[in-house]
Amino acid sequence: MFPSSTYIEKVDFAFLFITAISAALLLLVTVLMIYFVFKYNHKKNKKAVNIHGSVPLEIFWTVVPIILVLGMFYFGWMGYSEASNPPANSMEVKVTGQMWKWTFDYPEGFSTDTLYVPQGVPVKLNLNSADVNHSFYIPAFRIKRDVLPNRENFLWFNAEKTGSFDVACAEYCGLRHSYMYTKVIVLTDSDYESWKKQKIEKSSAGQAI
Ligand SMILES: [Cu+2]
Repeated sequence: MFPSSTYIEKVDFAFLFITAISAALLLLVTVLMIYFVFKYNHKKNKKAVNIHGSVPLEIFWTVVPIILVLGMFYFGWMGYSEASNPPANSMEVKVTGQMWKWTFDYPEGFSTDTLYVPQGVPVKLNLNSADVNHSFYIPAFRIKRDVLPNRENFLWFNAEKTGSFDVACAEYCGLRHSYMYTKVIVLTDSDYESWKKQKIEKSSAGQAI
């Protein structure tokens, strides 16, 4: 049913699907409205005829919108359930948002202010806030979730391409909210392993990371 198996393409498809239906309805209603304004204008003196009780019409404008909204629901639900179910073998990173920076704690015991992840591995981010409401947002991966004090949320993704992608706070959280940016850096497996080794060595030597 979906054009591809990747999450980003599914989200984009759902967005396009809903936008296309909305645009088509807008166009239909606008064109008909303008058409009828001219067709039945006062000067031409053409009188509109009221129709009462047309069963085929009633069925048409009940069934078609139901199919359209069920279609929108289907794509939304499929994306939502995928986003809610991280694979069991996901690598877990604890994310802490605070005014106005992000901290990433790795299972190996070190922490960073930039998120480094291996390519092609599911990563589950456990989202915590040290103070107020924030929102963790990676536009390139089409994922965003509120980061709240006293409640842990999560997000997951599987980065397919190596590279550097923006991470933003998407919930106004005070004066320097707009500076609450960082990056997620996707490395190949071997690059990630050597980066991790370095971090572990540095943190066990007690050096600042
Ligand atoms: Cu914030």
